Amino acid sequence: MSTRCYVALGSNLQQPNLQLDFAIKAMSGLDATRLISQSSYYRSRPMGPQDQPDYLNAVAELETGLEAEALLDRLQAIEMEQGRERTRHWGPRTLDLDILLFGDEVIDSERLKVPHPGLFQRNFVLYPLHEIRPGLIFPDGQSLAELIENCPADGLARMESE
Ligand code: ROI
Repeated sequence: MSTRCYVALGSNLQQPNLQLDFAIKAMSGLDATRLISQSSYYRSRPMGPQDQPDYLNAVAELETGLEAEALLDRLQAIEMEQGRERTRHWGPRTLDLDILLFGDEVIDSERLKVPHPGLFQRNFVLYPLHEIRPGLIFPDGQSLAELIENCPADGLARMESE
């Protein structure tokens, strides 16, 4: 059985565009997993402390035969490969990979909360998601289109792909 899932990518250190390129490639190469689509990259102002560089954000759509926690393990391994450090809460980061949605599953474990709790308010997640899956409906029945209407794109800029 395979599951359609969505992963948020974020970086604001060490050449964020290369970090995102690396992450997309690494996720495409995961076992039992295939990249279905990816959004453009978006430059966004930092949420949290403002004394850090702007972020580059994107969303990837995957089809995977892995269980959610196994996918989480693989994503954390990719983050670690990129030398991810967490120096302070909501501080800058080399590479962040968050599972936003995993099929229609609702997960509330110690390690993993799906849908990702930050998803619904963050324009740097909602807009890239909307770019690749405008008709998306969340497990609780909310529509992405409706959330977008109430979420200003302030501070968000879609990058032209090369
Ligand atoms: N802010 C933006 N714009 N993009 C992110 O990916 C991001 N990630 C984070 C915090 C520190 C909350 N701020 C962010 O983890």
